[in-house]
Amino acid sequence: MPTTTTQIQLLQPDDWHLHIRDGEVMKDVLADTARQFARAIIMPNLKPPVTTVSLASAYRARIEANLKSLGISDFTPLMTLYLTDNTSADEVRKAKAEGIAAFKLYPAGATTNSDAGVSDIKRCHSALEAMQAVGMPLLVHGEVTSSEIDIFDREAVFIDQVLEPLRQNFPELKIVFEHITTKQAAHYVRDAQTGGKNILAATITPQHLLMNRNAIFAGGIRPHNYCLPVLKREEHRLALIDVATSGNSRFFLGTDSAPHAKGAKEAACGCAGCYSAFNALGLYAEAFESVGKLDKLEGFASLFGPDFYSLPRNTKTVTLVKQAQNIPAELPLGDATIVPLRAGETIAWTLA
Ligand code: OTD
Ligand code: ZN
Ligand code: ZN
Repeated sequence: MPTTTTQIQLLQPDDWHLHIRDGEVMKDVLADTARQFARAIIMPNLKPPVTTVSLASAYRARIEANLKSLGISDFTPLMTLYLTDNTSADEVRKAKAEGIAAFKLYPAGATTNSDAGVSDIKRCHSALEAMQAVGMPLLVHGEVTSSEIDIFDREAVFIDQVLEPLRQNFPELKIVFEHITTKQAAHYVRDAQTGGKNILAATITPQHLLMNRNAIFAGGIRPHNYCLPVLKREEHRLALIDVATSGNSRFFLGTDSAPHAKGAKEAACGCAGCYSAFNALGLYAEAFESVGKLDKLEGFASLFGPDFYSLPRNTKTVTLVKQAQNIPAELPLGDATIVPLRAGETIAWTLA
């Protein structure tokens, strides 16, 4: 009889792309992430955005205060700065000295709270030069924002118009193509020549591994499956599954868990973002199991991220068990509620 895996042990994973917001709601979402992950790259798209080292230090202090009030002592936030047209080379060098993990490039208007983003990457030349010089990674939201480009094509067009020229101009710059959603992005990152250097990578979310764009319209509009970049066709999902489960160290875990209160999602103009933090690891395990590649989960979730960021791998282990978990219909979020990904359904894998 064929044996089925019922339990897997991994070095503790990290989340290399996470939104935890600020204020009252932060501790609710932080607790979900800290249950599973040792570290997370904290996205800087607050209102106003985290554009300077001093704003990031203040944000880090608020995160640490929340961790303390939750009684969590084994979780490390990795801070990022929001790149703007005005980011100076000095701020980059200061960020490096202060232990900021990365800068984030949001093309202006690309996603939630990105209005202060970069209007034209040419304006960032001196900041990018400094990043390249000090080894500061640039994390990119890889979509063009021009309204004449179809929303389903914005990632592929970004590769040609922005990413490839950027890599030509800054061949030593460390770049993470965040939350990739297309076969063009998957193949671009897989096939790019980097002279053997570990300087190009991509993160992949659980929703883009598990769903295609039909999930936004299944029997009616499904606002909780709407995120940016938007879900794509099945052929793209399959390309993402293929690279994520291939053991290629350029691809690693980044949930892009992006909490919005239920009322802000279920609205005439609903916010973009999926809340996957509640059982993110279970979701990834399901995606890897679907193609018989659970043995490749540890590299993706726990090894390739720290290697890219030149950080030590975690030493503790976690165990996932194959035991159906009911996902609640709603979870508390400050004085409101949030609808997690897969609300009201079950997920096969759970953290022991
Ligand atoms: N995408 N929502 C958000 C961010 C991400 O592009 C992203 O990183 C958010 O709400 O902050 C989303 O759909
Ligand atoms: Zn993004
Ligand atoms: Zn994000």
